[in-house]
Amino acid sequence: MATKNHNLSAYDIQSVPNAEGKKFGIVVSEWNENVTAALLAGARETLLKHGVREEDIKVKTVPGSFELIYGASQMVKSGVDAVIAIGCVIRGDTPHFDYICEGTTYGLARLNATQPIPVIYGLITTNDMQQALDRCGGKHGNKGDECAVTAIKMVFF
Ligand code: DLZ
Repeated sequence: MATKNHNLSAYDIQSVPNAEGKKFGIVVSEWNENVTAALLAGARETLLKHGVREEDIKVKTVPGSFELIYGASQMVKSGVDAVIAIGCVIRGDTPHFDYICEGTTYGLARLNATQPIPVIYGLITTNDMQQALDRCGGKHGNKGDECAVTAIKMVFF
């Protein structure tokens, strides 16, 4: 969680191995595209910063966060070393938010536990758009950066 004292983009650069030669798949939801595009940009830039080659980053889009589960499960089979799933769900007036968040979180967690490569949870779930903007390059940093660092660390786990 991003708290007052935690910036999603802050990390110890020395703790992240050089990831040259490793391959990463990123699955991105089209819902709240202004947010997910910024998360994707953060993840991509951070992977490149740690030696990943441009051609070793594979990006595929899915319509909504709920489709991240299927998208990530397909990406797992594509020969990459880790998958990052990126989405943004913003609370509305109905319980739909809860079902999408729970379903997507459960689906990604199940993939992470059962597949031979790590599946990284890049789903932002917020009460409003401002909270999402705060977490995709705003005052709480960029969760895309955090996901990229996590993916690299898990590849070398
Ligand atoms: C339907 C829906 C709604 C209401 N809100 C969001 C959202 O805030 N973020 C998101 O990524 N997707 C949303 N969706 C779409 C669902 O994730 C999914 O694409 C549809 O229910 C079709 O399976």
